[in-house]
Amino acid sequence: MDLRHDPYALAHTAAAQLTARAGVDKFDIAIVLGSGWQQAAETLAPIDCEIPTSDLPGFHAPSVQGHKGRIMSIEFAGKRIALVAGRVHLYEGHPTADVVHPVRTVIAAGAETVILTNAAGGIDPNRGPGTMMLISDHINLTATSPMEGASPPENYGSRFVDLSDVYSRETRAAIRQVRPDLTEGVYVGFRGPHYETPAEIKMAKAMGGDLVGMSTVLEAIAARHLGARVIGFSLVTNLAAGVSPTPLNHLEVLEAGQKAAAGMADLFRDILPCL
Ligand code: 8IG
Repeated sequence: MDLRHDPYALAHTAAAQLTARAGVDKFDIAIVLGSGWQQAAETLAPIDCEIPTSDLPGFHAPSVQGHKGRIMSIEFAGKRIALVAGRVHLYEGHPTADVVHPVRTVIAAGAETVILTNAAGGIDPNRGPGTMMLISDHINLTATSPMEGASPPENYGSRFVDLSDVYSRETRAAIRQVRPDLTEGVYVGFRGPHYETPAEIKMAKAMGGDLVGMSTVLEAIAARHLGARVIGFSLVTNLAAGVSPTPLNHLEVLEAGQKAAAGMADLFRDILPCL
C-alpha cells in the first residue's frame, strides 16, 4: 500500500529504521516528553543513541520553543526506553495522523507501554505550578480523532476503540504505591494554541476536568488502539485562566518546567522499576 495513505505502514517503516539506527531489537517503553520533561528524562541514564526525527519518515520538525525532534535510546531498570522529544501538535497545523505518528512508530518498534508527559494548566488552585499529577482520564475537546478516516488495515483493531480504561487503572495504582504523594486528575485536551477564556475553564471544571492542555489525548487514543498500556503525567506549569489572578504566558511555562526538573527525574526513577 502507498505509505502516504497508510499511517500504520508508515509507522512500521519508521520503526524499522529507528531500531536499526539505535541498534536494538525493540523498545520496551516509550516516554513522550512534553515541555519541561525532556531534561529530567535525559538525566536518567547515559544516552546510548540519539536519532534526529528528521531522519525518519513521517516526522515533522516541531516548531515550539523548547522542543527538539529526536528520539533517544536509554536503558533504565533493565528496560530499553525510547525518549521521544519534540512532539507535534494540532495547533501547528498538522493533521491528526501526523500528530500521533511518533506514538504509532514507537509502538511499532515494540513499546508495550507509552508514558505521555505534558505541561498543563491547573484548574484546582490547591494544585498550582510545580505540581506533578497522574492523568486518570481525559476529555477530548479537539473535535477530532486519530481513528477518523480510512478503516485500519485487517490485522489491526477496530476503529471503534474502547476507551473505558485509557490510563491504566492497574498501573496507576502501582504507581501510587511507590508515590503516594501523586494526585490524579482528568486532563481536558483543547486544540489551542490560544489559552482558554475564564468561561471555558469554568466549563472544563464543570465537566470534571482538573487539567487543561493541547496534547496527549490523541496520542492516548492511538496508543490504546494499538493495544499499548498508557500512562500520563502532567506538570502543572500555570493556573488556568480565571483561576490565576495574572495573565498566562509561555515563558512561565518554560520556567516552571526548569524548576521542577529534579522532581520529574525522581518521579521517573521511582516509577519506571514498577512498570
Ligand atoms: I503549559 O492553561 C499549558 N498548556 N489549553 N491551557 C491549555 N494548555 C496549556 C495551558 C493552559 N497551560
